[in-house]
Amino acid sequence: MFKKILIANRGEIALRIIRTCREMGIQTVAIYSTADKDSLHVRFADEAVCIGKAQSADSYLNIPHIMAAAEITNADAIHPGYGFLAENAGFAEICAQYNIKFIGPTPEMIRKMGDKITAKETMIAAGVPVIPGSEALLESVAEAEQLATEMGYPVILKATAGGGGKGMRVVWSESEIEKAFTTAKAEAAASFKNDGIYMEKFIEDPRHIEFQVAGDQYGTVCHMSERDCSIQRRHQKLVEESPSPFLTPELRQKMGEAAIKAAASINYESVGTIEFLVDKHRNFYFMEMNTRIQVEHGVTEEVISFDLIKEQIKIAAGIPISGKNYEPKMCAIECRINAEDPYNDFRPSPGTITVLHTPGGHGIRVDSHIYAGYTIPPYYDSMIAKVIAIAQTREEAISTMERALSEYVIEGVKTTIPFHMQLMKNEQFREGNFTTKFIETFELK
Ligand code: MV4
Repeated sequence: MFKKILIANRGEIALRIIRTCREMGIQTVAIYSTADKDSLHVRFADEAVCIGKAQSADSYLNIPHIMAAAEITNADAIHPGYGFLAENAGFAEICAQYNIKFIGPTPEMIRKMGDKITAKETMIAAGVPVIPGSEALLESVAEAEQLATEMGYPVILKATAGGGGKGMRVVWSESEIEKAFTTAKAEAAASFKNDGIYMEKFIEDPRHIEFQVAGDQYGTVCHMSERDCSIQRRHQKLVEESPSPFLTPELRQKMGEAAIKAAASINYESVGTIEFLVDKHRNFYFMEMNTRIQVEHGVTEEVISFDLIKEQIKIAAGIPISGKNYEPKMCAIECRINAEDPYNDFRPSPGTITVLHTPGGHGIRVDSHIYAGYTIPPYYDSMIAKVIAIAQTREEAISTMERALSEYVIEGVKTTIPFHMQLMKNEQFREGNFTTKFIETFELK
């Protein structure tokens, strides 16, 4: 087992990783930017190294500085968390060169799944259902036009280097396709330095349902059931839950098998997520694979009673997994609390937290790095806490969440708590009747 892990991240996920390391008897090294000198991850870690200025490019994305911190502290592994360098194949490669274990998949796996058309080709070869469309990059407007005519409109153009919603264009009719193709390509080139574009049939009003998977270094793969992440705003998830109110046991079985097939096809090593789009007829299609631990991993941990960070560390250390799949035993719902003003287009609201009361009690887990007197810096993601409600039924989990949100006091900054309070009371939400379009039509009062 590793003796010392450097956590190449900040905020709640850095704390989350430090906590598991402590339970495993592993020493921890925090890295931090000048803006984060008073952060809890710095205080909770055994050692801490300041690696640069506030801007991410100078600190949490600065690979030479991070490697220097790992060298001087003699860390034998690096946990990247999520965001920042978590899906940077070059960083995973450099860790290997330094003989420091990157706690995640190999650079080849990250690269393969990071290029969306390569990921799709891999899934087609593995027999995993994918969204109908071009099975390679589009070479010309003429090709795009012909394919769209064959498939029928609407179609969607996606950047192969994209993912998470960046650089997409929905095309509703032939008259729009030339412009959409040109602008999507230019946007992809500017954002990703890769102008590769592919096409898919546009699935209207889908659900986003993802499966947690794990694979070890010996080719064993399992799934840990699903999370429903359909409640999103501008490609940012707001609420995640497990089990999905939309899945039947039969569909869970089928999608779980497909998720295992997907991960096994690349001999996936580490924990990861297979994202599916599910249409109204309950057809499901592979969309993307995330080769990292995700923000919403706690939802799965609570429904199957399992530490995913511990599993990820054990896999990286070469310990085999059992290979059994997991079914949800509980219902869990997570609300992401952001320092944003939900009444003002979710505008970021950094600043100092003057008063704080955190909810607790039966069925509540709060993962957060905030404290009274903490100043939320403006440089990073605005998520400041995740509240997870756990109960035997979805109804009870919603009631527990409402109770917890009503206890939560955060003064000094605006938060998304009022948004979540109203969402929990929404009839459609309570019935489990929602798709990725739900938030567009949801009006905050
Ligand atoms: C789609 C789609 C409909 N049809 N692809 C958004 C994020 C990126 N990973 C892919 N996305 C979508 N791809 C086809 N062929 C709809 C979306 C989409 C979406 C997906 C999941 C969750 C929220 C979403 C919001 C808007 C669009």
